[in-house]
Amino acid sequence: MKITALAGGVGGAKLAHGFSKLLDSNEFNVIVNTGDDFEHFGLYISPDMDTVCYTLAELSNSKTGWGRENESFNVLETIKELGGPEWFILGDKDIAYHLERTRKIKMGYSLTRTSLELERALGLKHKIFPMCDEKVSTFVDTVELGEIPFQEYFVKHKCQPIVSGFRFNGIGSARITEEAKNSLEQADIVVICPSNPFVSISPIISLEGVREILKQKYVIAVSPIIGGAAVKGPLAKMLNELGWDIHPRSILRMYQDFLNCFYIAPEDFDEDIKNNASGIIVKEENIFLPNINSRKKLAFNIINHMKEIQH
Ligand code: FO1
Repeated sequence: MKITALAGGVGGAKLAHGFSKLLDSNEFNVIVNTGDDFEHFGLYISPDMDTVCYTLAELSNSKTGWGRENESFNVLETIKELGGPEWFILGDKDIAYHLERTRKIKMGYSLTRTSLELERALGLKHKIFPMCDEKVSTFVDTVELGEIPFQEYFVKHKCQPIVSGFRFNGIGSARITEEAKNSLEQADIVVICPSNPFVSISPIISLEGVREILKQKYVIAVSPIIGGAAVKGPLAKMLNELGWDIHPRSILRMYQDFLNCFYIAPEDFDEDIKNNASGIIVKEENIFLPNINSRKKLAFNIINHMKEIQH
C-alpha cells in the first residue's frame, strides 16, 4: 500500500506523523506546501517543511507545534538588544537548520535536494518533498492593509486583518517536482491532511497538472474543522470572512471535484452532510490528533478503509 499525503504545517504534520509510524519508507511520502516560504535575515525559511520534518523526527515544540523542543533563544535575544526585527521567533537550533538550508541553496542545490539531505540528517526514513523547487509566495489580501506577505499576516499581524482573498505569486511558472509527481502517480491513495485548504493545500493543488492527477486517484481528506472551529490557526476566521460556513461541508465543497472520501468528527456528522456529498463517502471518526495514539489510530483507520475498498 502506497500513500502520499499533501500537507501544510501543524495540522497536516500530525496526521503525517501517524502514518509515518505505521508505514515503511517505500509506502509513505509527504508533499508539502512551500507557499509560506520566505527570506528573513537572509535565511531561507520553509515553515511547513520545517514543521512536518520536525514533527516526524519528534523534535517539534509540543506547545506551539512549530519550532523545536528544548530550544534556546540567544540569537533572537541578541537581535532584540540590537534593535532588529523580533516578530518572527527563531530558536538557535532552528536558525542552524535555516543556515544549513540557505548554504546548500546558495551552493546551487535545488530545494528538493536540500530538503532530502536535511531530512537524512534528522534521521527521517520517509521522504518529505517540497511541492516545487521554484519560488512560490502566498500573499493575503486584507481589508485593512491591502495585500501582505503570508508570514506578515500570520505572525506579525497575528491573523487579525480581515481576509478578502489569496494570491500565490509564481504559481503559474512553478512546476510540481518530478519526485513529488512520481510519488502522487505511484500512490494507491492520496490523503489530504487536515491543513488549511486556502493557504496550505490550495498552493499544492494549483500547480499545473496536480488536480488532473488527483482526479485519477482515490483521494481521502480529513476535515481541519471540528465542531464549528479550526483545530489550530486562522481557518475558521478566514471561512467566516470569505462568506463560507464554518463547517466541514465548506471543505468538502472545495475538494469535491477530486474527492472520494471525507473524514469528519462525530459532532459534525449528520444525514445532511452524508446525503449531500455527491457520491463522496463521508466517514465519522475521531479526527482530533493531540497525541501519537490518536494520530496512529486515524492513520490505521484510513489504511483499513483503503484495504476494504481494494477488496
Ligand atoms: N508561527 C508563529 O505563530 N509565530 C512565530 O514566531 C513563528 C516562527 C516560526 C519559525 C520557524 C518556522 O518553521 C515556523 C514558525 N512559525 C511561527 C510557524 C509558521 O510561520 C506557520 O505555522 C506556518 O507558516 C503556517 O502553516
